[in-house]
Amino acid sequence: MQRGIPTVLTSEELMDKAFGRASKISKRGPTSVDGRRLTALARITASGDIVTSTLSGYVQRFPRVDKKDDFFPQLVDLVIGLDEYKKSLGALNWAAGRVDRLKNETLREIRRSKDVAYIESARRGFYGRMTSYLKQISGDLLFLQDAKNKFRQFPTVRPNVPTVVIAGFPNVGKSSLMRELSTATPEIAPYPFTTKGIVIGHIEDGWHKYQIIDTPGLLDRSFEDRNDIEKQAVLALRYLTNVMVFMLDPSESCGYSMEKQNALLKSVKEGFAGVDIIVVESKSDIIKTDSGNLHFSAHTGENLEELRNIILNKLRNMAAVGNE
Ligand SMILES: Nc1nc2c(ncn2[C@@H]2O[C@H](COP(=O)(O)OP(=O)(O)OP(=O)(O)O)[C@@H](O)[C@H]2O)c(=O)[nH]1
Ligand SMILES: [Mg+2]
Repeated sequence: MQRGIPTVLTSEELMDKAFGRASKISKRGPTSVDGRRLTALARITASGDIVTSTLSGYVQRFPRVDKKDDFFPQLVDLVIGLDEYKKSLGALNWAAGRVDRLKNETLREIRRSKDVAYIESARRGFYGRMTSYLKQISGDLLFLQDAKNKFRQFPTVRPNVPTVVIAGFPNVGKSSLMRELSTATPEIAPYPFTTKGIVIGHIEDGWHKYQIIDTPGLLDRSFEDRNDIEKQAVLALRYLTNVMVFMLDPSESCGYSMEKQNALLKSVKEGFAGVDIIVVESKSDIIKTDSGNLHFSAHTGENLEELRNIILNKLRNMAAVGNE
């Protein structure tokens, strides 16, 4: 989604580009007045078209964000600011429309004129007013160039592919399970709220490919321990998550007591209300409990196939319900 966003020129750079290109144009006509008129027409057309096509190109190539209650818009809102983002794109659209109209009006005036002084003043007037439109959107252009850089930190997840997210304290065995279930080596993609990135793998049932995601640093701490931005970052994930595997490590070799782990589970349940959460217990080669939760071991492979099938069944149902 962040591919193909162009570098956004500043208003000065855009003016230099437009006027620079225009100033190279020179036309001849049957008379000197005709030559002047043709040159003015061509320069106005060229500079106006460069500005409008550049601005409309930005508007088209920046990601569209319409509805707010989804993963991508939530991230845009958090990292970039949704209202400001929409406002800036709207301002570019506005300026492109204004410049295009001004261009057509000026061309019409000049075509009718035989007065060299009038032609020159109309052209200068066009340059001046176009410059003023561009100055009015200079803040929006800077904002969008900054947004372009921020889009680079967005993970390349596919929001419409059914997704299972793995949660649990550090060291409970999340990465080990990811490795066992993923069909290829999981990829680490940037995520604006954790230096560790999010880990994206795929899990397949022979027909379909689903996403399996580990979020180091995001779902391994209680909700209450987070600042507002982190809370929102976690909630953005909520939109991506169809199924969650919450992992408890009853051996406590991860360094967290079961009491702490259960408290985290409770907090995550609250944050992910409505999400189907599969609670599992890892490291069954060390210890098994009689809690009734599915236990498995990434080391011996105990119950790994069972867990894979439970996950796949749920994801398949999601795909059927969500018709995505
Ligand atoms: N005995 C045993 N150890 C395991 C098992 N799975 C993982 N471990 C060990 O537990 C430790 C943590 O495993 P990871 O898979 O890295 O845990 P994690 O939850 O991804 O940890 P973070 O990335 O730090 O959040 C490692 O030393 C693993 O070897 C298992 O099934 N049995
Ligand atoms: Mg890990």
